[in-house]
This record gives sequence, structure tokens and C-alpha cells, in this order.
Amino acid sequence: MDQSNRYADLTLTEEKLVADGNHLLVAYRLKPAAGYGFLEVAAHVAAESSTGTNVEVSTTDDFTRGVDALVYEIDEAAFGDKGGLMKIAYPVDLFDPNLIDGHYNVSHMWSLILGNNQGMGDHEGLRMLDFLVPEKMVKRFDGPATDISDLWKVLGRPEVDGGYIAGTIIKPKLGLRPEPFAKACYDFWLGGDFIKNDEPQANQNFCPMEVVIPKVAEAMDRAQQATGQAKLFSANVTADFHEEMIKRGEYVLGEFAKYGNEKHVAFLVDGFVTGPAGVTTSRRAFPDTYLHFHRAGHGAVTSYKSPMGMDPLCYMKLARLMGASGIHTGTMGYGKMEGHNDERVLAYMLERDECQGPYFYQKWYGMKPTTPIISGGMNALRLPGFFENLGHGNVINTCGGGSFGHIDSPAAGGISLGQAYDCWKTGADPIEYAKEHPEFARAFESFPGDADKIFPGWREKLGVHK
Ligand code: RUB
Ligand code: MG
Repeated sequence: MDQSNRYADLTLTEEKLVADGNHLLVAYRLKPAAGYGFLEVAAHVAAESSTGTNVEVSTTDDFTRGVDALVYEIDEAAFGDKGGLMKIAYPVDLFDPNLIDGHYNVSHMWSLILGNNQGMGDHEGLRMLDFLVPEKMVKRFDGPATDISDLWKVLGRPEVDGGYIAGTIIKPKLGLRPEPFAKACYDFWLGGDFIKNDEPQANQNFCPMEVVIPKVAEAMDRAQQATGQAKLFSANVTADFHEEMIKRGEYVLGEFAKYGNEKHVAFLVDGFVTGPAGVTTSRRAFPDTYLHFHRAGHGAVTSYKSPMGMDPLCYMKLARLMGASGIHTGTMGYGKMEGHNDERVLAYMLERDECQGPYFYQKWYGMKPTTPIISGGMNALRLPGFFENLGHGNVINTCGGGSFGHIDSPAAGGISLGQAYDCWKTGADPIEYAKEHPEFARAFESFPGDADKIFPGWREKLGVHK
């Protein structure tokens, strides 16, 4: 049934919708299934995502019609054989404020704008490309409670422009028992700032939390004394049940507090698999603890390979609304995961108070920033190019293989990361810089495949002939 007479109004202008601020606007790429018209399917998406279904229902009244989502713009040819562009305006009244404080729920918003419409049979692809949250809604999402300035403070750095946080992920991913795990932490902390649990590291029988966490807290204390520097640990508290997450969080904080280091702890929440409920549990139960949003599984909805789901930019915006202090943004083409150089906008959208996205100009009205966490196949050799592309280094970067794969030691791996930042920041030539900085230099021998690609001729220039 073609419902475009009700769920589309192509006379509405985006300019006016934005100025009025009474709608949440969403841009989608849509490919109708064979035999269906573009506007017809677009209108069905608006119906399915608001007041309607695939047929007219007798229970509809005039009020109902007043909160219809409306298709207000279409460009059928925008993406060639991948489909066309359509934009929908959702009245703010459709969204769900909490009983307890009137704040909006991301889970509700998500299920409305990218929920049942994903399963419709009359399209072959429906992908969310960008959205614009109006001021009256932005101000009523939780947003982050802590941000990178809190970590810079712990590290004894300026709270503005405090620079690069050199981190790692304990590798191997699974299979370390408590002693070797804590030793791996200590060894890295001798050279780097920040360690995160790899996302599957939890409470396995071979490495129970209540055995390993006290050892990690002790290792941090020792590393701080040995280096005279503050160190950070991001502990995985992901679980299905909010009380289990809180139990884990309290336990971790308690163990680090024994050394006065509870502020040196972040909580890692695998926020794609838990959904917003897991993220918000940590955000609200532990508002003083940096919330590290890891996103394992996100590729199922964000991969550019898919005609469905959402672009990573939308996922970043959802994470900031939820209140993530930091979220993995990928590596913008410099690491091992899917991504490209122009994804700088992912970082800018998270960090800035206003930012131009691909379709909408989003203002955040003072909401705290979310740190871009750069991870996945990175090492010291890939970093200078990454910083150059992004234009700054105010990020958390975790290099698992890039630290534990350094041929000298995890500490040398950690030091090489900080040197990579220094090299870029001071505008030095990496080869010349390597001649003066042995840890950075040895990264070339540790990752020769990358060295050959990024710095051809490095062996001759550095006098390495093995
Ligand atoms: C990376 C790692 C992280 C991924 C997640 O390990 O364990 O889980 O970065 O991907 P390594 P993303 O440094 O050895 O590659 O950051 O894209 O979400
Ligand atoms: Mg991982």
C-alpha cells in the first residue's frame, strides 16, 4: 500500500525543520526491492518507524496523525545502483523520556529510527547515514560524566590539550593466568601510560578477577614507583545483568583504592553487545569513573560492506549521547580494521561542541566530549601518518601487537609509541628521529612489513642489514 500521501511531505524544508527544532532528522540510503517505488518505500519506512504499519488502522485519530514521521526529501539517484537518499523528520514527541528524570533513552531512539524498518521486505537496503538531534533533545541525554581531561589530570598533564595517551591491550587475548597477566601489565607500564583489558578478558576460571585484579593493582603501584609516573588501567566490567556489572566495578575500584589509585581506573564496557543499557549502567552507577566504550561486534551494523545498519558516524553520535567517555573510532585507514582517511570526522564529531557531519550540522550544547580511542593493528610506525591525517594527538591509543610485538620488550613498545607522537609533534623526519631514539628505531625491525611499506629504504638509512 502506497502511504506517501500521509507519510511524505516534500514541501517541508530542512532549513525550517532545523530552525524550529521540533524534529529529529535522519538521512538514509534506501534501495527499494524490485517492483516498489522509491517514495512508496520511503513512506513505508516513515510509517513503520512512527505511527503506522503497512496498512491503515482504524484506531488512528487526529492526534496520531500529528506525530507522524514524514519523508521530507528524496533523491532517488544519489547512490547509483546502491540506492537513493531520503530524509525523514521525526517529531520530538515520539521519543521516550525516563520515568526517573525525564532524560531520553538511546535504546528507544535507536529502535525507532533503525529498528523494525531494517527488516522490511520491500527494500533491499536501508542504511542510516547521519542524524541531527535538536537542542531540546541533546540537552536531555546523559552525555559523558567524565572525559579525557580527567585522565590528563591523573597523568599530571594540562587538562586542555594534554596530548597523546600511549596504551596497550594485554595480549595474548586469552590464555594468560594471573601472574603472567600482571607481569605483562607491569612490563608495559614501565614504558606506556594506559592498559586495557582485551574485551574477552573477564572472569575465566584460569584467570579469576578476584585473583588477577589485586595483582594488577599491585603491579600498577610498583610501576608508578619505578617510573615516578601515573598509570591507568581500563578494566572490563561488561556483563548481562546490571548488578553483576556494578559488583565487578565496585570490586575493581576497591582493589585499586587500596593503593589510593581508584582514579587511575577506567571501566571498559563492550557497548555493542550490551546495548545502551550496559553503557548507561556504568555511566550512572560510576559517574566518577572514565567510561571506555569498546564496540566488539559493531561491524555487523557499521561495516561499509553492508547495505544495512548505520555509518560509523551515527554509532559515534549514539555513544556520545549515551555518555561514553571514550569510544573506539577505528584507525582511519592506518590500522588493521576497515576504515579510511576521511573518517577524521568521527573524531571531530565526538570531541567538538559543534561539527559538520555528512548531512547535518550537529551542535552539542556543552555536552562533554567523548575521546576517540584509536586501536586495531597500530604500532609506532603507523602513528606519525595517523596524527598527520587527524591533525592532533589528543587521543587514547591502544596498541596490543604494537607493544607486545616490539622485539625488545613491552616497555620498549610503550616508549616507542610516545616517541612516535613526539616525532610527529616536533615535525621531525621519522628516519632521522629513529637515529636518536632506539625504541622507535627498533620498531622498524619489529614490524619490518610496515617499515618496508611506509618507509622504503629504511634498512640502508638506519644501517640495519639483517
Ligand atoms: C586491538 C584490539 C581491539 C580492537 C577493536 O588489538 O584488541 O579490540 O582495536 O577494534 P591490536 P576497534 O592492537 O593487537 O590490533 O578499535 O576498531 O573497535
Ligand atoms: Mg580487542
